[in-house]
Amino acid sequence: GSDEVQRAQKAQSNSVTIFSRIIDRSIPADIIYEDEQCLAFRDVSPQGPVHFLVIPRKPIARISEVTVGNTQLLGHLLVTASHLAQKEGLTQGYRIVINDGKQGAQSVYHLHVHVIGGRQMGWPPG
Ligand code: DGP
Repeated sequence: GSDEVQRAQKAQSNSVTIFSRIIDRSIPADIIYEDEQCLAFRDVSPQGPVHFLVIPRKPIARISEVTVGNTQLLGHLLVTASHLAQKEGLTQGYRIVINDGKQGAQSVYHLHVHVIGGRQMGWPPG
Protein backbone atom coordinates (compact mmCIF):
# COMPACT_ATOMS: atom_id res chain seq x y z
CA GLY A 1 0.00 0.00 0.00
CA SER A 2 0.95 3.66 0.20
CA ASP A 3 2.72 3.09 3.56
CA GLU A 4 5.05 0.66 1.84
CA VAL A 5 5.77 3.15 -0.95
CA GLN A 6 6.49 5.86 1.63
CA ARG A 7 8.83 3.56 3.54
CA ALA A 8 10.72 2.65 0.35
CA GLN A 9 11.07 6.31 -0.57
CA LYS A 10 12.26 7.20 2.91
CA ALA A 11 14.72 4.29 2.93
CA GLN A 12 16.25 5.47 -0.32
CA SER A 13 16.58 9.11 0.72
CA ASN A 14 18.08 8.10 4.08
CA SER A 15 20.23 5.30 2.74
CA VAL A 16 23.89 5.25 3.67
CA THR A 17 25.97 5.33 0.53
CA ILE A 18 29.71 5.19 0.00
CA PHE A 19 29.63 9.01 -0.21
CA SER A 20 28.23 9.29 3.34
CA ARG A 21 31.28 7.33 4.44
CA ILE A 22 33.56 9.77 2.60
CA ILE A 23 31.76 12.70 4.29
CA ASP A 24 32.18 11.18 7.77
CA ARG A 25 35.77 10.14 6.98
CA SER A 26 35.15 6.43 7.61
CA ILE A 27 36.63 5.69 4.16
CA PRO A 28 39.45 7.69 2.56
CA ALA A 29 39.12 9.98 -0.47
CA ASP A 30 41.29 12.61 -2.11
CA ILE A 31 39.27 15.58 -0.86
CA ILE A 32 40.14 18.79 -2.71
CA TYR A 33 37.63 21.16 -1.07
CA GLU A 34 35.04 21.27 1.69
CA ASP A 35 32.80 23.78 3.40
CA GLU A 36 29.68 23.68 5.58
CA GLN A 37 27.43 22.60 2.71
CA CYS A 38 29.52 20.49 0.37
CA LEU A 39 32.59 18.38 -0.29
CA ALA A 40 34.65 17.83 -3.46
CA PHE A 41 36.93 14.85 -4.05
CA ARG A 42 38.62 13.08 -6.95
CA ASP A 43 36.64 10.35 -8.70
CA VAL A 44 38.08 6.88 -8.08
CA SER A 45 37.47 6.02 -11.75
CA PRO A 46 38.54 9.17 -13.61
CA GLN A 47 37.12 9.73 -17.10
CA GLY A 48 39.71 12.37 -17.95
CA PRO A 49 42.99 13.88 -16.65
CA VAL A 50 40.86 15.83 -14.16
CA HIS A 51 37.70 14.28 -12.71
CA PHE A 52 36.23 15.29 -9.40
CA LEU A 53 32.80 15.16 -7.76
CA VAL A 54 31.03 17.91 -5.82
CA ILE A 55 28.48 16.54 -3.36
CA PRO A 56 26.19 18.06 -0.75
CA ARG A 57 26.73 17.01 2.86
CA LYS A 58 22.96 16.62 3.02
CA PRO A 59 22.13 13.12 1.67
CA ILE A 60 19.89 14.06 -1.27
CA ALA A 61 19.62 10.85 -3.33
CA ARG A 62 19.30 12.27 -6.84
CA ILE A 63 18.62 15.40 -8.88
CA SER A 64 15.07 14.23 -9.69
CA GLU A 65 14.24 14.41 -5.95
CA VAL A 66 15.19 18.02 -5.31
CA THR A 67 12.67 20.63 -4.16
CA VAL A 68 12.59 24.45 -4.29
CA GLY A 69 14.00 24.27 -0.76
CA ASN A 70 17.24 22.98 -2.30
CA THR A 71 17.66 25.94 -4.68
CA GLN A 72 20.44 27.69 -2.78
CA LEU A 73 22.33 24.44 -2.19
CA LEU A 74 22.18 23.44 -5.86
CA GLY A 75 23.48 26.86 -6.86
CA HIS A 76 26.29 26.46 -4.36
CA LEU A 77 27.30 23.08 -5.82
CA LEU A 78 27.60 24.58 -9.32
CA VAL A 79 29.44 27.72 -8.20
CA THR A 80 31.83 25.49 -6.25
CA ALA A 81 32.28 23.20 -9.28
CA SER A 82 33.14 26.23 -11.44
CA HIS A 83 35.62 27.67 -8.94
CA LEU A 84 37.34 24.30 -8.48
CA ALA A 85 37.54 23.76 -12.26
CA GLN A 86 39.42 27.05 -12.48
CA LYS A 87 41.64 26.05 -9.55
CA GLU A 88 42.37 22.73 -11.29
CA GLY A 89 43.59 24.64 -14.34
CA LEU A 90 40.75 23.74 -16.71
CA THR A 91 41.15 26.94 -18.75
CA GLN A 92 40.17 25.30 -22.06
CA GLY A 93 36.77 24.12 -20.85
CA TYR A 94 35.32 21.08 -19.15
CA ARG A 95 32.17 18.99 -18.80
CA ILE A 96 29.71 19.07 -15.88
CA VAL A 97 27.42 16.03 -15.59
CA ILE A 98 24.70 14.93 -13.17
CA ASN A 99 23.52 11.36 -13.77
CA ASP A 100 20.01 10.52 -12.58
CA GLY A 101 18.49 7.09 -12.09
CA LYS A 102 18.70 3.97 -14.21
CA GLN A 103 18.65 5.52 -17.69
CA GLY A 104 20.98 8.29 -16.54
CA ALA A 105 23.44 5.60 -15.40
CA GLN A 106 23.51 6.79 -11.79
CA SER A 107 25.36 4.28 -9.60
CA VAL A 108 25.67 6.10 -6.26
CA TYR A 109 22.40 7.43 -4.81
CA HIS A 110 23.88 10.50 -3.16
CA LEU A 111 23.59 13.53 -5.46
CA HIS A 112 26.90 14.42 -7.12
CA VAL A 113 28.10 16.83 -9.77
CA HIS A 114 30.83 15.39 -12.01
CA VAL A 115 33.46 17.81 -13.30
CA ILE A 116 35.56 16.23 -16.05
CA GLY A 117 38.29 17.97 -18.02
CA GLY A 118 41.80 18.05 -19.40
CA ARG A 119 40.87 16.46 -22.72
CA GLN A 120 38.58 17.15 -25.69
CA MET A 121 35.02 15.97 -24.97
CA GLY A 122 32.65 14.51 -27.54
CA TRP A 123 28.94 14.99 -28.07
CA PRO A 124 26.52 13.22 -27.79
CA PRO A 125 27.56 11.47 -24.58
CA GLY A 126 27.43 7.67 -24.51
P1 DGP B 1 27.43 8.00 -11.11
O1 DGP B 1 27.50 7.00 -12.21
O2 DGP B 1 27.09 9.39 -11.65
O3 DGP B 1 26.57 7.58 -9.96
O4 DGP B 1 28.93 8.17 -10.62
C1 DGP B 1 29.43 7.69 -9.42
C2 DGP B 1 30.91 8.00 -9.46
O5 DGP B 1 31.43 7.80 -8.17
C3 DGP B 1 31.72 7.11 -10.40
O6 DGP B 1 32.34 7.93 -11.38
C4 DGP B 1 32.77 6.46 -9.52
C5 DGP B 1 32.73 7.27 -8.26
N1 DGP B 1 32.94 6.52 -7.05
C6 DGP B 1 32.25 5.42 -6.64
N2 DGP B 1 32.71 4.98 -5.47
C7 DGP B 1 33.70 5.83 -5.11
C8 DGP B 1 34.57 5.89 -3.98
O7 DGP B 1 34.51 5.08 -3.05
N3 DGP B 1 35.49 6.88 -3.97
C9 DGP B 1 35.58 7.82 -4.97
N4 DGP B 1 36.51 8.76 -4.85
N5 DGP B 1 34.77 7.80 -6.05
C10 DGP B 1 33.86 6.80 -6.11
